[in-house]
Amino acid sequence: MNKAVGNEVVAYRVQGRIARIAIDNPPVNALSQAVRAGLKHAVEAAQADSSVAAIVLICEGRTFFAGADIREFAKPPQDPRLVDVILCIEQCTKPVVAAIHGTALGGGLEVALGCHFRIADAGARLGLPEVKLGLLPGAGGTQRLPRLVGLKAALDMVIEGNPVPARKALEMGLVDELAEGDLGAAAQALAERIADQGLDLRRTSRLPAPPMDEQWFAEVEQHVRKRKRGYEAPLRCIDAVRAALSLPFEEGMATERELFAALKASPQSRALRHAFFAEREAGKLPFSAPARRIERAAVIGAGTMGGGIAMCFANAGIAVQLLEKDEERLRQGLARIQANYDGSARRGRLTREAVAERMALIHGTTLFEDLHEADIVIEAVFEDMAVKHEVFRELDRICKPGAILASNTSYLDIDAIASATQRPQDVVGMHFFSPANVMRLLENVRGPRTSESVCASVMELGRRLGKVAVLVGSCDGFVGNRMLSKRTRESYFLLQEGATPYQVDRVLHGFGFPMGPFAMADLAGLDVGWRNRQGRLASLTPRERDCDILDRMVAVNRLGQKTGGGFYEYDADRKAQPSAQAEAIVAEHCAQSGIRRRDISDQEILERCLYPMINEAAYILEEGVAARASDIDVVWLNGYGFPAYRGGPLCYADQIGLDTVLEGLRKYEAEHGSIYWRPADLLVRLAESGRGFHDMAS
Ligand code: 3H9
Repeated sequence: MNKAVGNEVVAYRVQGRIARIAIDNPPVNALSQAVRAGLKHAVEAAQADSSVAAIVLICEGRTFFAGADIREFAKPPQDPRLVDVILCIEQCTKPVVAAIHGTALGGGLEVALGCHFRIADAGARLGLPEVKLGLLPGAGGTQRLPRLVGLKAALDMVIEGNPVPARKALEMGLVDELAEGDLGAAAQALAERIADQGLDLRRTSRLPAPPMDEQWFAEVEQHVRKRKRGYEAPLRCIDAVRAALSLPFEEGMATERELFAALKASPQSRALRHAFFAEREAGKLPFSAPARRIERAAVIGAGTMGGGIAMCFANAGIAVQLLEKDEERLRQGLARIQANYDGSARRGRLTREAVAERMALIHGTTLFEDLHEADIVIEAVFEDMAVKHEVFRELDRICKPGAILASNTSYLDIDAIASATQRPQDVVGMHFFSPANVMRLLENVRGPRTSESVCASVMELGRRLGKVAVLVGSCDGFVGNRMLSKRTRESYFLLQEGATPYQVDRVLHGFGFPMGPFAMADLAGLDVGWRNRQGRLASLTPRERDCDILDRMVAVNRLGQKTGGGFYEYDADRKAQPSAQAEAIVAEHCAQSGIRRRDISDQEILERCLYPMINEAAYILEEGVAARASDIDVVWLNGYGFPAYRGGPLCYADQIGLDTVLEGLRKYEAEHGSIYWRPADLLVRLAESGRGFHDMAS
């Protein structure tokens, strides 16, 4: 080891004629300033050493470089720039071999593209995921990749951001060889061979760019505008790749740099970077407790929700029992699961063998006694406390000591459910979102008596199931539905005051939600919201009670998509049209309620739907129901379709300024009363001290 070359994260050693540059910057070898400086210095040393004939660039630990160090983006840039490090590698007159394992991502792949040869471990994956952070590859990726793998493959990797497995990378020409056995040894052997044979150095930047194909670009752009509505980065990715084809390399690099700098400073990229770290923070608990072993699971209720939860277990390779009241319901539930998997097989997402393996992990039963060996039981039965009590009393009787007893309730009090058992410490909420096998969010709900080890277990289980799990406290509706209820209230009040369902939906869709509240209600079924409302009539305010538009819709069997009409009319393909009947129902209600209807601006609709949610989130934080502002963002991003490029409701609030939000709350408080609009003390404090939700820890 040459101590004079390298630094604390870059080791430099010459073995025979080969210089080995090894980076060790845990956890993911991000290209921090120290890595960049050490790497450049090491390449320069190898260039200057006449005994060195070739260079191997390799990373220690679990992965090749996972990209630029995203945490540095918030700080002023520090030399050497990554582009210059890569140029130094590419211009080296001795062959440089990148030895890739784990994930070569973003700037990491760009480093590999600057090397003259690439060898990869068979399990490696290579990609340019910058677009997912609202960026584009900013160290030559958009200029070198098309020259190496062609326009279509490159554009796809840059716009979608999905990594390709090593074998595909080999087929595409992105890597030259797959390593057999030990990667370091294979890379060393390749470097020796290249040195022996005096192979030409292949500088990617010197390869000819593929020919321009304007028609292809136009098609892709049109497609991207539709599929990634509202996102800026994919369009700028197209611009950068277009520059690779239409400009000389150096000018293309300058275009890429400019586009990258603009995106890095954009609110969208800041929001998406926030979302990236927020998701990782959510998994960190404020205590350390051992997670219990979970090898056998059980789900109670084989309806849509229970079936979806059972599929989550089977997808993760965990055996699961599915319990139903009687054989017929069980048969229907299992058939629904089978049909769901068959659909995935038809679309090519699963092989027939995988379907059979997963179905073999799901065992139906109608006997509670069969659950006595389960490590965890999740009930997904009717949302009614009496029914829940009945189920949990049975579970308490049957389940082995230490089994976790979970409820999939979406709003009921976890402690009240736990009180049906002699083991409240083992009872927890696990709120899956529908369809449970698709939606990423898992809201784990800790009751006041739930033990830390049960919390740690359900968080760990969430990871195994491929979910983004967030631990929250117990209250009516927990984090997500509690905030949603405020938006729902205001959206109905807006109808009373003169807005149409279509205007409200258009505004929220325009903000970036996949659908507005009324289209959403039609999809879920208006009877679902109505039942919930009936259960709460006693706790509603007089205005909420009088605002009975939903009751009127249900009374005439307008239940949404399933009956062909709700707030919209639906044709056989479920295409929605405004509904004259729904408008008449709203108008009739308004005439009777005596509320004067007026024109309502889109801005008012947006504020009245979003500000009460933000305010409710502040109450949630004050009460400690959520531990971090970023956890609330994670819930809304992954469970409620909040546009990712806005970073979640609290990131959005911080971006527009809490003083703006507070001003809006006070204005609507004066118009509609404190009962709905009193600003939370926390929000007032933060706004008045010029801080945001995400400054709270500081
Ligand atoms: C880029 O490269 C721009 C260039 O084109 C141009 C520059 C000029 N930086 O996800 P995990 C942390 S943009 C800093 O839990 P896994 C992460 O926060 C970048 N930190 O592990 C976490 O920290 P903590 C393009 C990073 O095994 C820890 O590492 N690259 C970075 O499930 C473990 O992460 C990407 O977008 C980073 N780049 O997954 C790749 N990456 O322990 C982003 C991770 O304190 N990263 N951390 O919570 C990933 O996709 C995943 O982290 C990876 C590992 C697949 C690598």
